[in-house]
Amino acid sequence: MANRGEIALRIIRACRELEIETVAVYSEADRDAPYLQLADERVCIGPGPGIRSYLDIPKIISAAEITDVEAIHPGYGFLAENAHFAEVCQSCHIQFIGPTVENIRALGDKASARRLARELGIPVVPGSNSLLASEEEAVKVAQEIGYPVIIKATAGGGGRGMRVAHNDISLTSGYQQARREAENAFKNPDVYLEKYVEKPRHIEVQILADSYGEVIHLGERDCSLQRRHQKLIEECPSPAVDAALRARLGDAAITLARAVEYRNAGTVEFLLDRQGNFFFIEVNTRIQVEHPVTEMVTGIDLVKEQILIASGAPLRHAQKDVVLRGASIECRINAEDPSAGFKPVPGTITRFVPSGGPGVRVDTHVAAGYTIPPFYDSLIGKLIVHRENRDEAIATMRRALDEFVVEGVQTTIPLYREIFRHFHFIKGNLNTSFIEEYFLDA
Ligand code: MV4
Repeated sequence: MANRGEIALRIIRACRELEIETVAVYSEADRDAPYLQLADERVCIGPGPGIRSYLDIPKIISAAEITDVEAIHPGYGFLAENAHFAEVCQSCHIQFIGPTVENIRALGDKASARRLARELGIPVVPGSNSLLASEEEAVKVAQEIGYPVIIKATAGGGGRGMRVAHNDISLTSGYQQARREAENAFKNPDVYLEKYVEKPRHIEVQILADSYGEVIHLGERDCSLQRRHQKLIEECPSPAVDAALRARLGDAAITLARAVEYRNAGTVEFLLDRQGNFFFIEVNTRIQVEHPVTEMVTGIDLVKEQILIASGAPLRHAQKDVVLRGASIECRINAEDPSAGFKPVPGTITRFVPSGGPGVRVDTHVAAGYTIPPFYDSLIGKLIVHRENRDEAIATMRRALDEFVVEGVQTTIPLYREIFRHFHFIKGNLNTSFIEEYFLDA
């Protein structure tokens, strides 16, 4: 596992069930993390900062060579979507558990993924056909399609290099700001432009593809509830998607995957507008944080499937065998201080009593006494429920949120207790502005 925390533990669990031995790499800051003891071997790869450990390709490859591993699972974040890393693994004869180098290159560049989708007849938001060559071109395209528009970095991620503009003046400044931000964050200033869809839902389709051209979709996740480009709550299925729309979204995702001869697990992201139109926006070439809700509803272990696909196995499920059963919702438990604008808070967890009982799954690497290192994201666990329908899932989540005890650091749990009592949440009226609208301080 070229990763840490809950996803490293998630991968260890999948490997144990497959009777595959594991090697965990860890930074000095994670030295005492309890999940490391569940791996068969451990290798320290350097100091706490990611750049000197989990992002340091030579250190990770050295650890892999020393322990003679056959494959590397990159998890999410860190090197998961780094084509160069996948290429280095290949040249060292280590199987990268993920898409091909070509897949990552073709889809990691968002402007080219958008162009490909459009060429395939998949709906995309109106906008530029490729990268913007100048400020003047940005203004010209915006005037053609009408304001508001959004400028996006082609190498983008996490909301960086994105600017919304409502007129020519804010567009010209936004264009330059987005370029500068993209250059700093991704060393690539290229941007493109789309019509800005107001208050969309964020819907993503899970796909699995093997090395023999078979591709299936596992339904959608609704990830509309987010704050500052951090998803907070995800669910499967989406309350806004019926069987007919699901089939169209699934077809679009599969068409795109086939076109690039995609391999392994992936996510095709769409915006759904208030009229029910969907638009392709981008592809994530990795396992995602929110994968458990799809696992609960389909009964398919996505991490095991990733490993089997990487080992050369054909898909074990045909599309007709994929059945969505019930409803699953996930809350990301982050260690954040609500009184400080939800800033991540490092610290020691003094008490930790995760919820349990019927319909509850908790994916966490944390226990009482655990000290959250200051170097990484603030995710300390994921609370997932699965019930026969959405109303039952909400009831179980409320009960599970009331049970969950975390002391020593502040968390997002109190915010979730409120959201799960909110009229519009209960009705399934979600959009990407929900949190800002109804939870002003959040
Ligand atoms: C959009 C959009 C509206 N229109 N694209 C956010 C994450 C990234 N993957 C894509 N995102 C969006 N793309 C079009 N054409 C709205 C978002 C979006 C967003 C944009 C700016 C500021 C906050 C946002 C929160 C959620 C979604």
